[in-house]
Amino acid sequence: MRTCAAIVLFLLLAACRQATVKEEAKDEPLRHYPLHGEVLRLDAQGKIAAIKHEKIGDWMEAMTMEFPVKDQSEFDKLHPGEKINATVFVQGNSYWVGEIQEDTAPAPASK
Ligand SMILES: [Cu+2]
Repeated sequence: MRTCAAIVLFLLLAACRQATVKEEAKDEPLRHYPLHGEVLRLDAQGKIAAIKHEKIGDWMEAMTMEFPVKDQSEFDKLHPGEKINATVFVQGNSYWVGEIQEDTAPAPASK
């Protein structure tokens, strides 16, 4: 009986803490960074794009990773193999991509 009560208390505390973390994330300032990269794969169901991106400001080094795309019309602009210029929005622990434009400029290496 005592064990049971302890478990319930623990779960309540855990739930409470999670709510607090979410609350804090909401108050975090929204930051945005220019993103330049190449679309590798798309997950239409989850609206997630795997993008091989160049260094993103002071936020992230160059790498390949998955970005959520919040807006359906933004997601529809993406095609695997295309280079894009876009904006990464960062708020607390969450991030997403928007303001997507196809990068039609020729690669600098060709000149
Ligand atoms: Cu990254």
